[in-house]
Amino acid sequence: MSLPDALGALLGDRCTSDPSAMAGYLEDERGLYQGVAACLVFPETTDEVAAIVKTCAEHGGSLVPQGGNTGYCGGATPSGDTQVLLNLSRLNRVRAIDQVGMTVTAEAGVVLANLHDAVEAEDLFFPLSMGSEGSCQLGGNLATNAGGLAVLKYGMAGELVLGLEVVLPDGSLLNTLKPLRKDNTGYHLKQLFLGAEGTLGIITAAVLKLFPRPTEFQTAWLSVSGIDAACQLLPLARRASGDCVTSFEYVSGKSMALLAQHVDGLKPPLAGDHHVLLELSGALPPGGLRPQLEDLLEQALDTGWAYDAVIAESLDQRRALWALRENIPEAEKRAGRSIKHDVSVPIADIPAYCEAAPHRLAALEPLRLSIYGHIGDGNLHYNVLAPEGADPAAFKADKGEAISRAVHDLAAEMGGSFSAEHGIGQLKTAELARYGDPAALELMRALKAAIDPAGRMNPGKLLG
Ligand code: FAD
Ligand code: 2HG
Ligand code: ZN
Repeated sequence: MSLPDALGALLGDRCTSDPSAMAGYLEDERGLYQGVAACLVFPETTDEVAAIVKTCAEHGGSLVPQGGNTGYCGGATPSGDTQVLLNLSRLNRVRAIDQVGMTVTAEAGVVLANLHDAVEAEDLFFPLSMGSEGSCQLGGNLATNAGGLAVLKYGMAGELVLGLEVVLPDGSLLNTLKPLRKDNTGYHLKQLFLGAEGTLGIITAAVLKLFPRPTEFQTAWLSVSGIDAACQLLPLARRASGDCVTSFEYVSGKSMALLAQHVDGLKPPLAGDHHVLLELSGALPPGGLRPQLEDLLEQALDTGWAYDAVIAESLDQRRALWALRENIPEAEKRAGRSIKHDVSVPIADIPAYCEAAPHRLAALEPLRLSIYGHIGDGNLHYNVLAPEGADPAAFKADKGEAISRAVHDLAAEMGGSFSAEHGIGQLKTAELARYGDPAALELMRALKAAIDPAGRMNPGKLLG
């Protein structure tokens, strides 16, 4: 019996090798990769995932886990006719919410926005948040150790995890699914799977930390004098708000111009070349944070770091400000796609990075920059587009490699990272080999060989 037939016997119509049914799952979010797979399967339970993994091993096949398929590095795109694309969207139950310990136990296929809704219905809060939250899934978030819009306050996805349930490459189950805040009993094995991008096992469920649902959000859009001023503002805002800054996002005037040009109805509330979207939040008595916000905006204006500011006066206005920031990737897509970068450096070095980078790119002009990101985390999306009117594909073919080399080399020279939050997938394996610490790479290969000796889990991803 062939591998698809064996999986069909196990799953019925939740296994398909029909090209038209598979097509939508085989292309990655950015349209960089067109995948190939033996079949596509939709398990509904952890036991089914384990049975699929065992069946695959018996037939010499390999597995590519897939969540919402919103990843930026082609990690969820299969690349061979012995590979099984294992989509987790039907493994999507919220198993338990603990009001006392403030935890949730949820399965890998829960869409992030649905997880938000489920815990908010219980007056609790799960803070991981990003533009793709209507599609991305918990398992994908954990497998990529996703970042997003509230890392400054709450940490990356992995920092929100207390326990994991993982199907290992031999089909056995690793169960650390305990809602324990403290458990120092040997190696912290769950860490291995957070950011492993499906190369060591399939995450089927997790226990996550929850927080009291914020009762107040104070959101402001500031036009600032430069990125250095934006960085100066961060510690001011943290101190003046009693450390209630949840998000601190930078948006360049060029990214705002792209947005205004390509996405109808979205216009920046303030003119200027540099903007900050700042949000304070907390579970406080009503109105508690407004005086702090006003005080810090006054200081920002007095110092000259900010020229002007607007405060969201309603939930709709808050949503409108966030829509400006969250639609920049869409604007870049409509502008003809960009050469994307996801660099990080120490926060204090962001101004030096932004000062030096255009010099590194000077020989590659003409080009357009779209710079924005999570500067509260030292993370910039230093994206580059073809000049207006030029063909984006030809521009990328001609200059893409040299542009990324310049952007990544500078980050590396400054002690930073070429992939702050989007991971490696298949897109950045060569970058990892180039910039990774040799001892770290050797240890990663040793771990991969120990846990997945037959190389069945997401072949070709992360370590290449
Ligand atoms: P997928 O794309 O399906 O998979 C990603 C990787 O995880 C693959 O290697 C896959 O094999 C593996 N995987 C998936 N599920 C599992 C599982 N259960 N077990 C083991 N491995 C698994 N990312 C950020 O970090 N911050 C952002 O702010 C952000 N904003 C975005 C905005 C937009 C508009 C878009 C389109 C993407 C954005 N992303 C962002 C990228 C992406 O949404 C995240 O990487 C997200 O975590 C991927 O989740 P997913 O469910 O779509 O995973
Ligand atoms: C964001 O911060 C995402 O909006 C996407 O990480 C970044 O599209 C990008 O370059
Ligand atoms: Zn981002």
